[in-house]
Amino acid sequence: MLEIAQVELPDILIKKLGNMQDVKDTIYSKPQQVAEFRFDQSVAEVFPDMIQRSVPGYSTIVDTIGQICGRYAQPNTHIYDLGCSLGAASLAASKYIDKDDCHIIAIDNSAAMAQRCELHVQAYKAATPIKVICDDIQNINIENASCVVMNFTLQFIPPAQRIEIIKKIHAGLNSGGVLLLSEKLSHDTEQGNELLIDLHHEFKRRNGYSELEISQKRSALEDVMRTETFEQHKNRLLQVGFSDVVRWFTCFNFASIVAIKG
Ligand code: GEK
Repeated sequence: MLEIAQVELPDILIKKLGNMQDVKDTIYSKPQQVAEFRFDQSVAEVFPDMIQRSVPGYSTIVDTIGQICGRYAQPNTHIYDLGCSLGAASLAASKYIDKDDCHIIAIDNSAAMAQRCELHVQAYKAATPIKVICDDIQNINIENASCVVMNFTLQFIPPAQRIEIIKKIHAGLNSGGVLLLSEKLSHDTEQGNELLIDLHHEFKRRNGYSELEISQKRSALEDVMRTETFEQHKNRLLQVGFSDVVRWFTCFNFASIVAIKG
């Protein structure tokens, strides 16, 4: 395993970030030569607004992930939040976990995200400690885990590499542990898929995104975010050895799953 360093914030950044309020996402509001989507500084700055207006049920999903972590966390274990962004799921987990000696490890390979996440964590002063690490989840060892959260992260990993990550998570989970996986899905018929995409776009329109914003964001994500069907996710989870795959949330083409290691 690579030597990984916990994120540290220079004073000047703490001051700068501390003065900033949540900023509205206007990244794709002007016509532009659309580049591949990246989780850079400009995205990190507007992320809470972006994800809230783009993912149906995001607040419910995050809070329920916290509750499920509260149920499944075992004393003296690790809870991993892979692709943590600003740490929403880690903070929810820390709110609900009441077992002794649990440690939450939040990982993101975007430096902009990890630094802001560290700031959120410091401001929140969680009861269950949260350590923020800036690294690729493919470099991270998963060990002595009772819960692993992947809240809309696996979709950004190239499909051929997903099985190795899921295997690593399964191997690092203790018996009775869970993987909490949320993903944007594709549907296995063209008609059904188009319906779900349309309903999602309508959700975004109703949240104030213009046609231009919706179509430019869609182009930016085209090669970066590869969706799979629920059956593909379920089959992979069962193939690596999870004993039960429970889909607890669905809205349009978004779903959240608990995979239980028996
Ligand atoms: C939330 N979970 O708010 N290694 C580490 N991080 C990665 C990798 C990787 N290989 N690939 C992508 N990321 C969060 C929301 S967002 C989902 C997750 C979205 C990170 C990436 O930098 C970004 O912060 C996050 O995964 C995906 O509960 O924006 O749709």
